Amino acid sequence: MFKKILTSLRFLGFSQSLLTLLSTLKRDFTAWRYRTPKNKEPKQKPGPLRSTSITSHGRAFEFTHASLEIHFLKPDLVCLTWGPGKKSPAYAVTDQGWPEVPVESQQTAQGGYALSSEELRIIISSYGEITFLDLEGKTIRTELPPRKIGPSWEHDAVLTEEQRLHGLGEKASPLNLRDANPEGKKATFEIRNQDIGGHYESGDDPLYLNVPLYISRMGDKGYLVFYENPFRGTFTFDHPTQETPKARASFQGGMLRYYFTFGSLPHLIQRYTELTGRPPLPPAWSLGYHQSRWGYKTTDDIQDVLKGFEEHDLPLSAIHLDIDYMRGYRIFTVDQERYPDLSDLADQLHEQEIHLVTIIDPGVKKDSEYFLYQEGIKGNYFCTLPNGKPVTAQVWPGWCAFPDFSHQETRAWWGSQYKKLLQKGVDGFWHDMNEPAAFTAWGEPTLPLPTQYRLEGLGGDHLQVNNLYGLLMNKAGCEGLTEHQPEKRPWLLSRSGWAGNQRYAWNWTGDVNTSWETLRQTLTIMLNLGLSGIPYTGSDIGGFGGHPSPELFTRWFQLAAFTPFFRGHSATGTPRREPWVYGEPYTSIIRKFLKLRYQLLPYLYTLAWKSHQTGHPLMRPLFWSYGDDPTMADVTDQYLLGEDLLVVPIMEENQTAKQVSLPPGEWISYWDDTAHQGPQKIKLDISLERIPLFVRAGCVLPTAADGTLHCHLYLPTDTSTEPVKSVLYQDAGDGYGPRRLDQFYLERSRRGIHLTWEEMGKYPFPHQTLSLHLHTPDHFSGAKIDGVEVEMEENKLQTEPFRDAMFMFQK
Ligand code: MIG
Repeated sequence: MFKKILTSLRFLGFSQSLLTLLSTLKRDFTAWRYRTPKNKEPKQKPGPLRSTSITSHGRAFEFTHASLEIHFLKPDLVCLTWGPGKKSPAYAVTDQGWPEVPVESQQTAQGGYALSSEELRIIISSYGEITFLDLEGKTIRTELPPRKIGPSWEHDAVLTEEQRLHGLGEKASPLNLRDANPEGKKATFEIRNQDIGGHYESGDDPLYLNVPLYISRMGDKGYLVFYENPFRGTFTFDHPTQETPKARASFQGGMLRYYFTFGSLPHLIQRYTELTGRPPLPPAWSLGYHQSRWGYKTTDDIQDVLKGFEEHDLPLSAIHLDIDYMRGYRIFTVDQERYPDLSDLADQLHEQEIHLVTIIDPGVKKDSEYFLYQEGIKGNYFCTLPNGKPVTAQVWPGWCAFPDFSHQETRAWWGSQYKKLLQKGVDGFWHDMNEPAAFTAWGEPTLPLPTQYRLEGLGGDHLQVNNLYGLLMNKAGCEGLTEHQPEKRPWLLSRSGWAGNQRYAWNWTGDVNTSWETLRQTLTIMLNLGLSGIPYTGSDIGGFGGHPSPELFTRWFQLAAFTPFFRGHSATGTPRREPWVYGEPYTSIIRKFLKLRYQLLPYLYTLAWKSHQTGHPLMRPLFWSYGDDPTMADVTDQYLLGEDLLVVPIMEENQTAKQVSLPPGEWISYWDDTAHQGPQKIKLDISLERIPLFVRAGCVLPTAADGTLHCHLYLPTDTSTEPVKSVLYQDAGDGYGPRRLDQFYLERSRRGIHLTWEEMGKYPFPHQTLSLHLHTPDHFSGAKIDGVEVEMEENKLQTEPFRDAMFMFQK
């Protein structure tokens, strides 16, 4: 609490801190005034099975104290719903109209039932214990009968020693969530979106974005359970050393509805995102570098920053305006003194292919002269207290009211506000404080629990809607942008969210502390988000509120260059840290990684397209692809960017050597083409200039530089392999026009290297020439493009598009 008050004084100043105190007292008074009696009901199990009936997709069961419905969506994807409980709208799950799945249902000798699809068998005991088995009869998961305690649910599943657990969204824990408690005790995580305040560290929980799903993994296979329950919840995972270890999920209300699927990690995320939606293809510019800072107060500040990028020869794709651009922090307004002509600034940026992003907070200043507040009151768009009056709390603008995003009309109203900024040339929006956050001196930094929401007519309080607030604000924004700028792809960045957030917005990992420890933690958070269905994430380079040493900043930058969202950001009052601030040698190193990022854009854009097809994260732990190799099972300090790049960030101070775990296959150093055979651990010398980076042999890595497409052929030394396929996705970079997919097949024979190229789609090939680079120690006597002999220059050649290329080895 002391830490909180000190940070609050630092950022808010004295009078705002007093108001914060008042706001906190008000919240406590509200909570007390509308308190509900403490739940003293005993724990209740379902009891014996009373009756059961066949349904179109499975079977329904009536137990003495609970009901259960089992509904197959796919042969390997099933929805289980225990009731009774309060309903929530299906915000996370997209409406699919799943086709009927043949399910066989039989009574067991013990009076329970067995339901079998083509892939999965579920045994329900007459007391509500549930076992999931594969068709060979192997148990995948066993659940104990759930327990209801008043409105809450408690649900236990048996764990074995080997199971590793991932997921839950943004968790500042080890990648295996079971390891979160080093003393071999339970690891407990809350599902409660909050602005933790100050700057978070490893172990702080919960943070801004939680997703009630976990993956249980053994090797490269496992299962995924997604609890479609927005109420606040807690997950507890027993340490492998505990006796009869269990995974417990509990929720403070609602029905106990969850989805189960099983298989390889890519399959689990594919199924989960089939259910909750895939990320749309982002506009291409969003994959470039973004510059932000809380403290660019005026147009002149922005001009200085732009000059810096130009003078230092640093590429830039977007500028973010933090809260200072608004008139007194009033959302959807622009301060006329600080930014007298935002359109003009946007035009100037657009001429240089730089995009403009502005921050949007949900809190609407309580000001009877302010149009947004007036409209909100008139339209009844704000969340209320049980007495019908709008809830107010302190945030940046002072007393604020909060839009009730769980109401379609509010979303449409809010979504239409973006028009004003779109017309001024703003390209993207940054949703902050949408946990929702409120300034408080103690207790939960959010709205009071009795806050009332419409919840599409169902009605609910903050216990039920807290976790949905960010998701629904993003839904409102995304739908608004789609409606008011239909020719462009919406781009939103959000701090909070819930299951399904990938459909609407990107994420960044919030106000992380500046330290080596949090740099390491940040990598884990991002990987875990990917395993929670949230593929687009990134962090404030160098941490949010501190003063990173030049080395820490450089190392953080080098990692960020290989994360989906690549943005420099820092808190007000901290020393400046634009990419040139640290001087040489740092600026040159940073420039090199910035440019490398831009070179890799064709590869990254293709990954974005793949993620749109599959829901797969761009950043993946090694066990995502190589989990059947036991040496890969617990590697968490390096990762795969797509299938073809292995990134080894340096996250220790003064590191001079690094042990790298190479996955099975052949891996070629991006820097000097040295090839290594995996699986193998190798020790590499480390300098500040680089981080180890490897390319998977057998791939065609597309890069771009100086208007030319460069195809890098990383050749396997093994001749026995089948042709290996690589793809390249291209389109206009925004909008919904034609696209193309180029497929490259790379094959090595005794005579040489063979590359065939197949194209699909209507978008014309956007490059005049392309350059082929062969990364191999082999020497070539010559090459033939579509049968015609061409000259090669040191394993390189320039060509027009072709169908077939052959490179002959020197005899
Ligand atoms: O109370 O808008 O995480 O990125 O710079 C702090 C000011 C509010 C928190 C965000 C941070 C942003 C800051 N915001």
